[in-house]
Amino acid sequence: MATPAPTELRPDGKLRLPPGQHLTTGWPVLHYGSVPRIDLDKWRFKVWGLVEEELEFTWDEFNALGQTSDVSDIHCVTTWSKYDNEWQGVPFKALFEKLKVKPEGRYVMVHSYGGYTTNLPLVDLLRDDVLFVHTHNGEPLSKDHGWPMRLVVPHLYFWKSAKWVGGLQFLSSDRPGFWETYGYHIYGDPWREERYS
Ligand SMILES: Nc1nc2c(c(=O)[nH]1)N[C@H]1C(S)=C(S)[C@@H](COP(=O)(O)O)O[C@H]1N2
Ligand SMILES: [Mo]
Repeated sequence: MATPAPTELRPDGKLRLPPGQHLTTGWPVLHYGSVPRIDLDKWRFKVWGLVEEELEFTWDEFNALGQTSDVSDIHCVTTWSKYDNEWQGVPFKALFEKLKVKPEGRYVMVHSYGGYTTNLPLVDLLRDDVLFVHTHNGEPLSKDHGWPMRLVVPHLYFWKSAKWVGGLQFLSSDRPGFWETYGYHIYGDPWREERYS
């Protein structure tokens, strides 16, 4: 693969490589704490907070919501970016269609097995490239990278892409998640270099 020019533009006119980032071909493993032990039979995806009805999905039920694939770039706040990741999994929108979110539930706290959390505005999850993924470049996710399921939010720094995801909590206001509490930016747009606050 030829080295992409640093001036390459995306279809939306933004630089493909956000400021302060460099490309890597490997895939670093970064997380706080240890990899949670998960049993697929006991795995559940829970939805609570500002919803008309709290929901719980088994592994099979969650995957039956719909399957798609998408290719996107990763931008980690520690300055590495990784292009052309092919992800397969459940689109956020497919889940969202099954939920009855109250009008005031405009923010989301993503919860992971192991206790990690990260916050996002709901509108940021409603993009077509936001997926709950189980497969990367044709291979099942490794435990280190979030098996069995992780979130992928390509337009924000990668700490928003929670590994070992297990649920969503709908909120009326934005609250900091794990890294956001420790000084990471509340939103995390790589093109505005919203790294730390
Ligand atoms: N559950 C969980 N998800 C997480 C983290 C974590 O500590 N726990 N770290 C985040 C951070 S800071 C980064 S950079 C990416 C790293 O994902 P990777 O190890 O697959 O590269 O996962 C994000 N998702
Ligand atoms: Mo990170």
